[in-house]
Amino acid sequence: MPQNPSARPSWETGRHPTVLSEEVREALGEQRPLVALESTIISHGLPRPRNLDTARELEELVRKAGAVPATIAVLDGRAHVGLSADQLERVAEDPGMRKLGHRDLAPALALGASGATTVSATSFLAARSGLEIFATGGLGGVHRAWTTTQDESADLRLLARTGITVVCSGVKSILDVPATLQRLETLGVGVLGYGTDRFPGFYLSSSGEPVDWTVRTPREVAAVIRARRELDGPPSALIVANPVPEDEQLDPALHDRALAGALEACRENGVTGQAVTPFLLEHLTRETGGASLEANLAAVRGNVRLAALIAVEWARW
Ligand code: PSU
Ligand code: MN
Repeated sequence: MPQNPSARPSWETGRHPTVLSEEVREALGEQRPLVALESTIISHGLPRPRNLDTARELEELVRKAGAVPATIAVLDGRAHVGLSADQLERVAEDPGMRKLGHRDLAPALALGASGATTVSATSFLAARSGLEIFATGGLGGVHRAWTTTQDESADLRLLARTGITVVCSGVKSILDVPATLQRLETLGVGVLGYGTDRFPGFYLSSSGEPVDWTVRTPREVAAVIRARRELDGPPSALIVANPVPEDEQLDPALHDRALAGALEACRENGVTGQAVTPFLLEHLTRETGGASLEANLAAVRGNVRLAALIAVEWARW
């Protein structure tokens, strides 16, 4: 069993395994705008020390827009919604942080483990805690090697069953984007292009694939959320696909070149499972001389800003 006494499982301590920070609890009680933020991008998606700076910056962006940030992570067997400054630092710096998808939550809580939450685990915990808006970089999806590996991110199936609005720059371009869009359609996940009729390409402003619906203001997004509530259909996510500004995107030719190399390296090194996405992101950062990292950060910042504006608008309805 874990050494840390606070890491004892909930049936021994009698404490609930999900902890809302005081700030988050108050904001929920007063129906103030909240934005959920994931932690895998911090612990596994960005290099140190930029990751901690980014984690702090993202929370600050939410506050500046008038909403409350709720970064989500599992620490010593408890799922935290809203982190203190020390906890945020731990997520960014503790090399022992695991990567937790939705299916990993129960064992992590039961065994007193610590880990960062992916889109699937974050969406689940956010929705269960009553949060409605979530911002990230790019969703997981169908990997290009799907026909041999059957690697499809657990993000997709969880989003198909969870009522939450996710602001992102589409899905990571390391994926098979058309196949992922097809899966989202099959799974009944709503997709809105924000200010665009093209699905964004994560590092790139456009993946070249069309989207069926375009919205142009936070108010229009709030109206869609409202209509979904009125329809009262089975729970599913709404994706607000927000492109990285063109002047901050990765050069498309460099992107294609570096990606081909990254995919090849992944195959050659026999990287599989949860390690695939962090491997590809890191390889791209190296191969593009850091340019992919800048595009990634620009995308995430834009998404967090937009999510906060949507949350502020939604809190007025
Ligand atoms: N977006 C980013 N960087 C990331 C991720 C998203 O800009 O690192 C993470 C998210 O947590 C997402 C995960 O859920 O990558 C997908 O991993 P996988 O393909 O193993 O499901
Ligand atoms: Mn995977």
